[in-house]
Amino acid sequence: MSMFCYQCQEAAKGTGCEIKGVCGKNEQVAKLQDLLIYTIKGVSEIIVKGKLDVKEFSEVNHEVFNSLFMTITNANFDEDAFVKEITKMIALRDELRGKLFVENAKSSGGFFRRLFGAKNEAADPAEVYNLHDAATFQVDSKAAMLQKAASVGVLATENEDVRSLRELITYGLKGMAAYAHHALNLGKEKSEIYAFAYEALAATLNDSLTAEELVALTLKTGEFGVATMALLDEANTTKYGNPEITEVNIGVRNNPAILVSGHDLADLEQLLEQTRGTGVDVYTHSEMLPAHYYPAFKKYDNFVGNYGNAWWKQLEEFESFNGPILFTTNCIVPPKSESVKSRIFTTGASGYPGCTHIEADQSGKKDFSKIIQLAKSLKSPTEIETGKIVGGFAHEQVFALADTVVNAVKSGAIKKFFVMAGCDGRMKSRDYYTEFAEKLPNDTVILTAGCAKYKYNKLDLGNIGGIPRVLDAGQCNDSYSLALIALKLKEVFGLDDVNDLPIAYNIAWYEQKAVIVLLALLYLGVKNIHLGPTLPAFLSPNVAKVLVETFGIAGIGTVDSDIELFMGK
Ligand code: SF4
Ligand code: SF3
Repeated sequence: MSMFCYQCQEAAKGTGCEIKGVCGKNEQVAKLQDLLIYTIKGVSEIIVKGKLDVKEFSEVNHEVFNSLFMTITNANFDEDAFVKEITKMIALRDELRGKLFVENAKSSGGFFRRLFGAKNEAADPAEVYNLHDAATFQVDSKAAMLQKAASVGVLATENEDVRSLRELITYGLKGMAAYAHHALNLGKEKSEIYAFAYEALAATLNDSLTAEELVALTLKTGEFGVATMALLDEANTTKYGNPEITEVNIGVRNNPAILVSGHDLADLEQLLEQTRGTGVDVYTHSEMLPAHYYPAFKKYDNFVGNYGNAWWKQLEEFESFNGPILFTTNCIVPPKSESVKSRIFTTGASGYPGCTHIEADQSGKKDFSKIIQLAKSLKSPTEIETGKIVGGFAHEQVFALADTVVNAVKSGAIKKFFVMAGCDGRMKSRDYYTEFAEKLPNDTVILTAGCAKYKYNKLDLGNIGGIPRVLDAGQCNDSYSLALIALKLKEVFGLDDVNDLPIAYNIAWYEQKAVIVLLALLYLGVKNIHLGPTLPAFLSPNVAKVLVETFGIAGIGTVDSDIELFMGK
């Protein structure tokens, strides 16, 4: 076994990728990711054991979250980017260790004297605090990093239940970090979120914690997941307004164009500003589609529509798009042709070897002129479909329709809502979700968010008294909107328990953002969530048992049997 990774739904053989990632991640990148995570666990331990105030360490906070984000499935395939990030994190970690010594000497000089006597001044904080190897190890080259990585990966934790819980927490934190990173790009952050992430990461190094304590920490991860999604929601809506019902064009115009993928709205805004009046159009791909729902982006005449589908269709869709593509985050599929590769640009936590990466300057500004220049020299997109799709049903828009929705439920016109948020993916088994949407009775409404929607957002499922049968709230983080809508309905119907609502949860997952969405829903008390197309490989039988017994989590069966089960409930 040259690597081991089981963090996403495509883990090889349903157990883990051992030679090369199904996602395209190679052994080196996998190992460097392991070492980066290990390093930031060490950073976390120093902060936690030293009781350092996270408010004083902005750079560390931002860089730790960037590191977590870089290791999300399909975000970054660039070995050099990981070597650079590990080097940076080790330097920041060692600075913190120095700080820890000074802080402690200041506050508990007496303790130092008693403990080390004359050696007081030279005392090594690693010994004083009994720091883990993650907080002290050194490497001086890429080769040394790869060698070190071999002993610090996922399988270094021998007990499979402890490993399962540690990874569940870590993957939740990765998703949380991604959302926090987008909020930060819009100027919003919360020190409590960083402090929790350090507490949780440090806990994954602590061999004395019991399984029960780790389960409690998992739920607490969900609590902070809710806080982070709320923060991002606030950041997005304060800056760009509340999403509103919007028809999005899926055809093309005859102008040169740039395709934007990923989740970062701040990057999109900068691109729209810079392409304004240049004759270059901008289209969204995959998770960037919901940007069209925000009022602030409607003023750009060159913001034309959405091109294509979910991330996994990109190989063919990027070919026919003809113009440059900007990745602001995951999900990247390794390009097969040089022609597509030469048109891919990355920014933020994303990266791909051989593709141009655009960095922000000190003030956060990104210069996209290279992409715009390239677009002007290339053909306009080839049309692959025509028509419109409708979305924009985030919390405020749905609250505005509350009377209509509540009346439809009271009159029996709507029997049940199905939350079908999450991710799409390339596995054939995911056709289940298209068939499920098609076969749902006509008196049901699908509430969706994330790229999972592409499995049914172009079907003609009709509407119920003017309410479309597929209500798209937005990106995966906008699952927060779906939770707010559920809580609002609970209030309107005067119920004590959110599980008494006529809402079923049939969620599709792929990567770690879906993990934080799931943990957030569990924290909010949602029970009986069905998760597919397969349960995570990182859940050991015992941990899966706890989730089944405590929260009623289940997998999926056949479309017909599941619809019967859900409708019968
Ligand atoms: Fe395999 Fe998924 Fe890990 Fe990629 S991210 S190596 S596909 S488990
Ligand atoms: Fe999709 Fe990658 Fe998860 Fe944001 S873009 S939901 S898979």
